[in-house]
This record gives sequence, C-alpha cells and structure tokens, in this order.
Amino acid sequence: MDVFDVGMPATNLSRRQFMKGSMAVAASAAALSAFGCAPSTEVKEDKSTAAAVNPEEGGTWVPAACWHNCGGRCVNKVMVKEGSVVRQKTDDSHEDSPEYPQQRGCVRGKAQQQQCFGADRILYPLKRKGWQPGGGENANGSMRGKDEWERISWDEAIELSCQEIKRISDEYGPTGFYCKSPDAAINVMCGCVRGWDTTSHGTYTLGCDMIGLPPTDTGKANDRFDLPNAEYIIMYSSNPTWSAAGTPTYYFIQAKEAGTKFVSVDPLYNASAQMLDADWIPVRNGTDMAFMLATAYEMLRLDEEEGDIVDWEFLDKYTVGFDADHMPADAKLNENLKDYVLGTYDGTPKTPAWAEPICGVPPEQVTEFARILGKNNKTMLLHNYGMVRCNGAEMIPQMLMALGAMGGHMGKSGHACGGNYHANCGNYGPNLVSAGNAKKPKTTNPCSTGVRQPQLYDIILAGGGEFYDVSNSYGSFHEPIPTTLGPIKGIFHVTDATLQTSLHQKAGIEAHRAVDFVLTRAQFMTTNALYSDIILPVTTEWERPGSVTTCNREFVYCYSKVTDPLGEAKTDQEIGILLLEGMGMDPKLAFDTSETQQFFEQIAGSTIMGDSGEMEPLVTITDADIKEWGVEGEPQEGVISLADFVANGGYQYKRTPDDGQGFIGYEDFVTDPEANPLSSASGKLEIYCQARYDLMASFEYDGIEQYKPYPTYVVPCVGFESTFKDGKIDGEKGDYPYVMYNPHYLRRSHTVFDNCPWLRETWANPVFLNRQDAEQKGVKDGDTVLISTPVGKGLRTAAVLDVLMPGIVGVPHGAWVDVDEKTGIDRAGSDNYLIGAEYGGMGVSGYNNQICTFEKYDGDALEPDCDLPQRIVSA
Ligand SMILES: Nc1nc2c(c(=O)[nH]1)N[C@H]1C(S)=C(S)[C@@H](COP(=O)(O)OP(=O)(O)OC[C@H]3O[C@@H](n4cnc5c(=O)[nH]c(N)nc54)[C@H](O)[C@@H]3O)O[C@H]1N2
Ligand SMILES: Nc1nc2c(c(=O)[nH]1)N[C@H]1C(S)=C(S)[C@@H](COP(=O)(O)OP(=O)(O)OC[C@H]3O[C@@H](n4cnc5c(=O)[nH]c(N)nc54)[C@H](O)[C@@H]3O)O[C@H]1N2
Ligand code: SF4
Ligand SMILES: [Mo]
Repeated sequence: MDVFDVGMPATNLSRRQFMKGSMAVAASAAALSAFGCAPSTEVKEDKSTAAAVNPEEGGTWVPAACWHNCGGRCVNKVMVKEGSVVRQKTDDSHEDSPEYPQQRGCVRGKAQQQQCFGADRILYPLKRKGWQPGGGENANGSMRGKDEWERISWDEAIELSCQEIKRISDEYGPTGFYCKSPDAAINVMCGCVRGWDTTSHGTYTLGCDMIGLPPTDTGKANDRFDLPNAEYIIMYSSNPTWSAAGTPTYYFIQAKEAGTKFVSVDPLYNASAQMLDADWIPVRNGTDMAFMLATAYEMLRLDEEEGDIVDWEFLDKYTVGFDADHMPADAKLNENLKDYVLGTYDGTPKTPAWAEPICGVPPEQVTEFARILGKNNKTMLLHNYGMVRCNGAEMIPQMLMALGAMGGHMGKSGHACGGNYHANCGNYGPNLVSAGNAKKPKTTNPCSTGVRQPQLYDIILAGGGEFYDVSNSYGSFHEPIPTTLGPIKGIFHVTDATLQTSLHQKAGIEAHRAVDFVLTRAQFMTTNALYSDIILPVTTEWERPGSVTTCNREFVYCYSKVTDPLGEAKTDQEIGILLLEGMGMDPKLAFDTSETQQFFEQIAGSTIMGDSGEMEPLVTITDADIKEWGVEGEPQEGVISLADFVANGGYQYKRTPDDGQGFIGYEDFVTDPEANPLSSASGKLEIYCQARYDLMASFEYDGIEQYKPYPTYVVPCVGFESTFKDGKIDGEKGDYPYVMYNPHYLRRSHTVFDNCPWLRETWANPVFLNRQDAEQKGVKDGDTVLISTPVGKGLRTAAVLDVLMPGIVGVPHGAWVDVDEKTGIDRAGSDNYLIGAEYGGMGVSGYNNQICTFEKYDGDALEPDCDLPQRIVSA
C-alpha cells in the first residue's frame, strides 16, 4: 500500500520535506481560520461522499479527484477525518500485476492536498484596488500585476462584474470580449472572440483526416498486450515516464522484459529512454524532417543494395504519392516523395551526410535506424508530439506515416505506426469501459470568430485589426474568412491558464493592461488572476459532488467530494448562475440541473463492453438509489452496484492477453482496404496530399511557398537556421546560438501544481544545459543563469547534463511568471515569457525550436523556488 501520511514522517521523506509538509498544512489551517473559513470539521453524510470506514483510523477513505491535464489518470484516495485530509494513498483495490495493474498515481497526485487545502487558496472574491468600472482611466490598467487587492463580498463582485459586462456588451457586442475557451455562462451572457492554438498535437492538429490518419493521429497504435510482440519499439519524441505518469511506463517495461529493444529519437536521453535502456539517436529540435528524409534515403539505398528493406507491396496497396506510378487522382503537381528524396528535382539527394549538419545525427545512426525500420523487423514507430510543436513541422505527420508505410509497419501484430500520447500511451483500442455524460443545455457563442491565440494580443494592443479567421476551435480548420475586429475591452479567464500557457506572454501582459476589464475565476493567484481586476474564488474538484472520467480503455474513475467548499469558494456552475442572475438573465439557459444530478447522469451513462461487442450499462441503479440520491433517473442493470462503484472509485475492466479485446491499429484497413477505406480522398494513406496542402496554402502564412503537397525540408520561420547570423547552417553563429525547447516537466501539469511547496522542493525547475555548452560559458551546475531570447529574459539555475545534445537548452514548460518590474527579467523562467508570436505554415505554436543564449548571471543568485513565499493575499 502506498500511503503518504502527512502527520508522520514517512521513510521516503527527508526531514526537511517532512517539516515543510507539516508547516504547509499548519500554515494552511491558520490561513483558513484567520478568515473564518476553515474547512468544516465534519464530513457531511452526503450520498456523493464515498465511503468504506476504516475502523483503525476512524477516518473515511474517499476516492479523490486528480483532474488535471497531466498525461495520466490515476486513483487517488484520501482519508478524511474530522474534515481534514490526514492520509493519502493510491490504488490498492487489488493486487498489482502486469495483466491487471493498479492505477497508481504520481508524486503530484500525492501532493494534491496542497491544491485543495493550500495556504495560498483564494477563498473569497477579490478586487484590484485601483480598478473601477466604466473603462478608460477608471480601469487604471497599467497597474495590473502590481496593484493591491481588497476583499469584497460576492454581491459586490457580481454587481461590479455585471455592470462592466453590460457596459462593454452594449457598446461593442460579443466581439468586445475575449475568452480562450468560453463556457455556457459566457455564451449566454455576452459571447466573445475565442482563441485557438495548436497546443498538444502541434502540426497534427491540421487535416490528419485528409492524409488518412485518425484525428491528431491518436488511436491507431496497438493494445498494450501487443507491445512485447515487437522486436523494436521506437520512442519518437516520447517520454511517457515524465509526460504520461501512471501505467504506460509499466506497459513498456513488460515489453522490455520480454526482450523488445527500444530506440529513442530525442534531443534528450530522457527518463523513459534511460528506464528502457534504449539506444539513443540524438536529434536537434525541429530538424526531424532532415533526419526522416535521410532515413527514407537509406531505406531505399539498403533495399537496392541488399534487398528486403522497403515493403513495396504495402506502399503499392495502401498508399499514394510515394512514387510517380502511384500519384493520387487529384494531384496538381507531378512530384513525389521518392524522387524528392533521391534528389531528382533539386539535384540534392537527401543522404545522411546531407542531413547531418541540419539534424546533428551521425550518418551511421541514420543507417542503423533505416535497418530497424526494414520490413522484416517487427517494429513499432510510436511518437509523441514534441517534434511537431515546432515551427516548420507541417509535413512531419506525412513523413512519419511514410516511414511506417515504407517498412509496412501497420495492421499487424508487433508492428505499429502512430501516436503514443497522454493517458492512452502504449494502450490503444476501443474503450472497454467508458464514462457517461451529463445532459446540459446546448449554448452557442453569438460570435464565431476564432483568432490564433498569440496573434490576439497584438490585435488587442492595436485596438482591433484585420486577419484571416481559419479556425474556431481546436483541430478544426476552414478556408480563411477575412475578418475585421474592433476593440476588445474585456477578458474572461475560466479554465485555461491562457496568459501563462500561450506564446508571447510579454505582449499578453501588455494586452491585459490595455483593456477595461479582466475577470478571472481562480483557485490561486495564478498568472491569469494576478493580471485581473476581479477574481472569483472557484472550488477545486475536491469540493464538488463528484464526477466520472474515462482514464484509459480499461478504467473509469469515479471520484467524490472530499470536503465542503472552502471559504466562500463556489463551483463554476454556481458562479455562472450568479453572473447570469446579475445580468438579469435566466440561468436555466446555461444550467438546468444540479451538479449532483449531473454526477448521477455520468454514473448512469457509464458503459462496459458486453459479450455482444456492444457497450452496455456499467452500473446497476435501483429505485432506492435514485430516491437516496434525490435525483431523476431510471433503474438499470449493470455489473456493479452504484454504492460499490462510488466507494471503489470506479471500475477497472479485468484484462487478460487472450480476452479477445486486443487491438491492432489499421488491421481492418490492411485486411481489406476497399471495404475499410481511410478518411482521405483516395481512401489510402496519402504521402502526397493535395487537400491538406490546399487548405494550408489558403492560409497564406509567411513561408508557405516553401511547402509541397508531400514532405520536404523547409527552413522554419524560427529554428536551428536562425541560430546563425545569415540563417545559413555552418556559417557564423548569431546572437542567439542555441535552440531552446520546453519539456513538459514533472513538478507541474502545465501551470498547475507550480505553487505546491512539496513539489517545488522535489522538482527544482532548472534550465537544462549541455555540459560542453555550460563549460564554454563557465557555467556550473547550480549557478544562476540568465536566458535571453530576442523577446525576453528569464532566470533559472543550471542543471548541467551529459544526456542533452550540445546546442540545446531546455526551459521546462509552465512556471508561473514572476517579472521583476525594474529589470523586466522573469525570475521564474516562464517558457512563454521567452517566446514571441512568430508563425508560419499552419500557424503552429512552435514551442520547441525557439532560439536563445545564456550566460552566468551576475546579479543575485536565485533562491530555490521552494524557499520563496507563496502568493498569499492578506486582506
Ligand atoms: N511554451 C510552451 N507553451 C505551451 C506548451 C509548451 O510545451 N511550451 N504546451 C502547450 C500544451 S500541450 C497545452 S495542453 C497547454 C495547456 O494550457 P492550459 O490548459 O492553459 O494549462 P493548465 O495549466 O492546465 O490550465 C488549467 C487552468 O485551470 C485552472 N483550473 C483547474 N481546475 C479548475 C476548475 O475546476 N475551474 C476553473 N475555473 N479553473 C480550474 C487551473 O488552476 C489552471 O489555471 O499549454 C500549451 N503551452
Ligand atoms: N509532467 C507533465 N506531464 C504532462 C504534462 C505536463 O505539463 N507535465 N502535460 C501533458 C500534455 S497536455 C501533453 S500535450 C503531453 C506532452 O507530452 P510529450 O510530448 O511527451 O512531452 P514533451 O516533454 O514536450 O516531449 C516529449 C519528448 O520529446 C522530445 N522533443 C522535444 N522536441 C523535439 C523535437 O523537435 N524532436 C524530437 N525528436 N524530440 C523532441 C523531448 O525532449 C521529450 O523527451 O504531456 C502531458 N503530460
Ligand atoms: S499522473 Fe496525473 S492523475 Fe495521475 S496522480 Fe499524477 S497528477 Fe494525478
Ligand atoms: Mo497538451
């Protein structure tokens, strides 16, 4: 059993950690009671509070939410005793085994109590002192981020907010507001301009269906029991040990133990590669296309010279656009990948020697990689998306798929080519259990305009502007609509950390200072909150009735309320209702059932794969249950009682290798491509794709003329080439000679948990530097380093590594910006403070091939983050 006892030093905690842990809890209690809002001292007998009483402890184990976008989905249980959480553990509901693994959580899950009970929770509405409604001077916008805060009542907060929303709405209409992802309340209240971004999947967000891949290329790799059938698993830009905590690493370990060899293609010999003893192919960020083209060249060469490398039959039957004999019917350009690779068009064969100066991979490693991809090997080519969250990576989806197809690695046991993402990493296939949905009123935003998020700040600062609207939601792109926006005067922040997680944060801060009103719902003084005018305290999931989520194909988690809302915090729905009432509108337009009813509907709608191959109800619900819960519903027959489902924290489908639920991606297509065509125009994998190219070209972004409808190497708007003075590789280095990228970091789930003292102590959030580079600059491990880019400057302490490629600097993603107003330097090392808004191709947010320089900082050394005070507002 994995128990983290906050009251007793556990053996895996240092004394310092324990002391800090206890102090944090004490501080939290003090901070709460100082404002008369300590958590209630008894757990109410609430039907939604799950419960097997543990007589030894006299407390109650409650399955508790861990609800973040963290790459995992795990069981977290907390012992609630007299209203406080006294212990925490992860899944111990059954013996752990590879076949039936426990859904174990990570360190962040165990620190979750510092989210709910943190000393820095915002527990009552706050107003920025210098702000008044009315706009213009009244807003005193330049003080955002610097001003003092005052506590106000909910009545005042709602009245002030609604007064200002009405004023802006009357004058400017829906386009007077901006919110990255508006919720039902905002849709009904006023509407707004939305922001879109390519976030997780980078260039895979555009038109995957057009080339024949599933959306974002997730879902067509194989079931976990097939991993050990591979001879080689290539972890391409993939580090599940950090970015998909929970079970995925465990699945890969099973393959390792069965003899599968691992290869990692990554600028960092990352934690997963180390764990799996992978061979390492170090590739410079944002230059994967050069490496992949050279791999294709070597596959062709080896096939010609030795035979048995390229699966011509697969290419012939399942793809179009690889060579001149297989062009798609709609092709407008008589060019193909093979001839490009051989240098037919430009006189430059894409040999390993051609690629090396670009991607940094020694030619012999390219040859070795080409052999591994050969058709006689059982090879899985699994990728995450770091390599496409790069400028100039538009054609990587087609190229990676082309490499998989050249080796014939689809549709067969032991072979795969596809995504390796998030909580489903290493385990694809249809859901065997699935969470239900609550019925909610459908609301529509009266404004359909979506602006590329980082571009939006410049539009706000310019008081409006002209642009092409190409997308109004994640992954949905359309022909450009010429759009003119007037001034944006109000900003809402709901469930994104937009000002922190979008590119061009520096402009973002200025844009926040330029508008009349910023309204934020927040649990902590996050960056969004810091630059706001009114902060409405929102509950965490621990203070809500509960919810059901699908974690992976074999596990649904059901979490329940841990505590009553702390202080004056309210749920998003309660806040939405208050705002709508304040606007004189009917809240039922947005919310027409209670949150307990919604929880119940999620449970009732949960399903399990039945013997018939159809999904059937998972949970048995009786009339008595419905009465006890006080909800509306119908009795139903499932495989687990409602009480057990809630008390156990959900349901895990018990798998065995021969359970008939295995899954091989593309098996149906490969078995019968005519009967099971893919989503592309040709029904095949389109290595040359006219439709995707035409859509992308219609955006008319800078640099588009470099692209072709098939994969080629393009020079990105910002990338490795930009580290040279004249943009020519091997020329003289410029002022920013390093490529900077943003690993998703273990302290945080994006920005979430960055404030958590336990995690701050556990994960220092340094800047990752290569040893040679550091030595050249006289930087030693632990030195404070100034990182500079053309856009901004930030400080971090150096972590000098032998396992990072020379020339690469890793600035972990998601730290809460902390600008020194005198110097303009960010002391927290926020990634987006260092990145501007440049874009090309399809407007991807190029997080991973920015440019920078670094030097030993001659000012005061940074204190460890865990020794810094938390952002606590004393009112
Ligand atoms: N430079 C750079 N930028 C990046 C990335 C990168 O690699 N480099 N990665 C990108 C990626 S892949 C992603 S997915 C995005 C993520 O970007 P975001 O989704 O903006 O990031 P989160 O930090 O997860 O933001 C969630 C916010 O919701 C708040 N929250 C949590 N629970 C609730 C709730 O119940 N109600 C309300 N109202 N709020 C709640 C949290 O406190 C937090 O502020 O970032 C992107 N940005
Ligand atoms: N701890 C933690 N886990 C998370 C998150 C988090 O914030 N923190 N966020 C979650 C979310 S929403 C997402 S989208 C995922 C992201 O998950 P990942 O994409 O796996 O995360 P990254 O760390 O950005 O990148 C994975 C690997 O790609 C490598 N890489 C980066 N750029 C390149 C490149 O140009 N070429 C090649 N070949 N390799 C490259 C990195 O060195 C890293 O080892 O993580 C999820 N999990
Ligand atoms: S991986 Fe995510 S869900 Fe699992 S314990 Fe960690 S933070 Fe929580
Ligand atoms: Mo993401």
